Amino acid sequence: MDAKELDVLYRTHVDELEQSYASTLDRLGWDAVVIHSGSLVKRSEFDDQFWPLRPTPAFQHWLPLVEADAGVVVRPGHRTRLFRTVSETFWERPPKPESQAFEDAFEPAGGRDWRQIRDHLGPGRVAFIGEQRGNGPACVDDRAQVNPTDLTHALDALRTRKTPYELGCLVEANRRASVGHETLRKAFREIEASEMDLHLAYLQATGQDDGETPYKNIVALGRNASTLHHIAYGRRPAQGGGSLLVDAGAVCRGYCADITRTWVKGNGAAATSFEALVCGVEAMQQRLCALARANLSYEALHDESHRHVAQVLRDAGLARGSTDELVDGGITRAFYPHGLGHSLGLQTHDVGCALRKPRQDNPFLRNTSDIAPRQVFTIEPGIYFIPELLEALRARPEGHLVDWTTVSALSPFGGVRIEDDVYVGDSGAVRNLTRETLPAGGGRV
Ligand SMILES: [Mn+2]
Repeated sequence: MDAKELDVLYRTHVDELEQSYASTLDRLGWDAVVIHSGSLVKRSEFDDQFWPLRPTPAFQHWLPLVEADAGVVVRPGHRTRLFRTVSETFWERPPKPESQAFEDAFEPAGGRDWRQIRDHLGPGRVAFIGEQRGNGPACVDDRAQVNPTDLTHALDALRTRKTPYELGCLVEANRRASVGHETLRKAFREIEASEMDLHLAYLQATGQDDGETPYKNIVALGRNASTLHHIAYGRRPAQGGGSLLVDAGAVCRGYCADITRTWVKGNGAAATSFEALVCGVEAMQQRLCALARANLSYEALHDESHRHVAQVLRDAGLARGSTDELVDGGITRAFYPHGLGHSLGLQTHDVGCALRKPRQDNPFLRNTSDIAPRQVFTIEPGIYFIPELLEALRARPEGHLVDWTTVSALSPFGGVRIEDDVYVGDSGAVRNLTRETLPAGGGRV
């Protein structure tokens, strides 16, 4: 889908959002809401530098503008207004948005500071959704309730149902990230590169600056893959064989792709065994994608993934025992401690599908919703050799179910994770957005 087609879909997106907001505000008894874009955050209290702005997701839902202390005023029955603070600084300018299509989608609400937003609020109950720092929010109307829980949760939930425009952005973000992943697969095959080299090659291939990526690239060679979020890039090139885990995304108009691939190269029995493990996880990930469908609870799919992990551990010679023994005894949780995935959209870990707490034995699960049409979420099982977790398991009676010789042989490869982004269609069936441009999840390079 090209930029023009996305611009056309954007107008329908704004119309749909106005309707959804109107019914949400009416249901919860609000007359108007101000959505704040966010304020700049200092890197440290001891100097004068700021982090790049990460706009609030509720603001980005309306438009892809990365400008501090801007606001959208939504008042059902009136045209939605866009308020942009006139910056007094001459040191920096905000980045130019990828598309200007938003410019005629709103009524401008000109002004220099937030006090002027009051003129557009009208009578009744007013809510403010945003951050409380900088010189914006403090000046909004005294009546305004800041981040009321009912409305915040309702708007979070609204973002989990993607419009055709949002789906188009997520497809494009996946296409962009695929280019980076394919570049790193080839680089890992052909040259002896360090984690830093690979990280920079990914930014180059995807045309992103480090601060623009949806999350810090995770680039891990060998043992480093056992650190789930390895971002302290090594400067020394990997030599000979080994493994590469890359968890990296791309953005289109604020919408995030989140993709993980694991590759192996080199000769020897250990590399061959690790390759078999990667292929086992790849097959399992595809089975889990096929099981996802509307009306199934995501947590049930997560529980199912533990039963699949038990089978992969047995096939790889890492553990023995029944599926129940391996799952109930905590063996699968020592090798696979994180959740199966999370909702995805304007936030890499979109909070709208995590409004319920997971069960106590799934502490890191970030999606506890029932799978529903128009959701986008990740499916990302993994198996890792994390020293702390495996040492703790070895000290427990259940430790005898693990083949510790195989664990030591495979530990230098760190671990494997394979992650795709999927969309639930109106029919309830799942469409894998990642595999459309990046068909292989991992294996030998
Ligand atoms: Mn993820």
